[in-house]
Amino acid sequence: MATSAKKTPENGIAVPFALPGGNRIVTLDEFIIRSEKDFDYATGELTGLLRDIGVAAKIINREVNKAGLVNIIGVADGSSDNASGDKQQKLDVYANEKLIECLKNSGECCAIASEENDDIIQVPPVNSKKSHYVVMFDPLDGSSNIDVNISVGTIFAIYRRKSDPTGPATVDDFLQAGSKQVAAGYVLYGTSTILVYTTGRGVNGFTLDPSIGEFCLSHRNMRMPEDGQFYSVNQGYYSKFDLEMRRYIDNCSDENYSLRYIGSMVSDIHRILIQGGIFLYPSTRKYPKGKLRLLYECNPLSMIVEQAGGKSMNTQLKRILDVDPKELHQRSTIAIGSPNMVDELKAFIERYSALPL
Ligand code: P6P
Repeated sequence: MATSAKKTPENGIAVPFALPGGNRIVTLDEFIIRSEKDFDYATGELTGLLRDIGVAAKIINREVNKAGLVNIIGVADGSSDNASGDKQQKLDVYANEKLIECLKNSGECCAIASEENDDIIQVPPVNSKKSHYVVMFDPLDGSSNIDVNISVGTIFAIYRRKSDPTGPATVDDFLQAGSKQVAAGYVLYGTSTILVYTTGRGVNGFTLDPSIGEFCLSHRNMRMPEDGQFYSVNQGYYSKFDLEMRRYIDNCSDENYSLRYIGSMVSDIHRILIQGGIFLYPSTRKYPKGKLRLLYECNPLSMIVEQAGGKSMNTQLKRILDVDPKELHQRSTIAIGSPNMVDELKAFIERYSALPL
């Protein structure tokens, strides 16, 4: 892919284009469109997809921000379960519907996969446009925190389809290794609402300014600290972790690292992206293959973290982005964050693991 992008001396990450000087507001839309000009093959579809997700995020944000005021908290009517077997929260269902609606309106993708839907969703062509992309997402990760007003997030991944563009999308369009992602990102609905994404040329964050209804560039070229003082794991499962994980967690305590665990992966990963640290979800008795979903949680967040200079592997020491998916909703263990901390965990696993790696 030829590009006119220049690499900055300090980090070697391609900086897509020179930004205007001073503190001029750069909106997400402007940034996406300007970035597109640096991709020779860009057809505007990817630009359209990212803008669709930005619109859906603003709509979801509006409802998340008033969740306590209107009757959309609590378990969805009929207390249906989603593909993960979790009770669907009403805001989960709402967020899922809005993302699907926004993506169907533009027709920039040919199919969708969601944590909330067992099967893929075909997107009919708009104006007989043949789309080359598929989108998958967790519409509202950490939604069990909604009722207690803790941050939740949307996670998304975009791939180029592999199937014949003249026919319907297939599940194989989604069963691609994370390294094939064209773009990945998340929206964190927290003390402020921030959209963070990458198209494989660095990571940038955009904070929603409610006064103008725009996501504005606030975190330019985000870089993961090489080390950190935080580890993020559900300590309640400690006694159920394998020996190597318990030894590493003991080491974190010996090193006087602070334990920070919000129970909302997007929140924990965002903190680590800014402050450094490591997030762990190893295998447990309840989730022997790990709890988190490979395709729409681990892969997109791993692309973001790697693009920012971090590392992400499963507890069998395989790079998450190299895992070949077999099922749409398959789970994975994960250890993700500052490169030196992930390397340190790797050493513990190699030293104490009883299982052949
Ligand atoms: P546990 C939320 O349900 C989630 O998928 C992630 O956002 C979060 O990191 C994890 O599960 C929390 O799981 O088992 O610690 O409650």
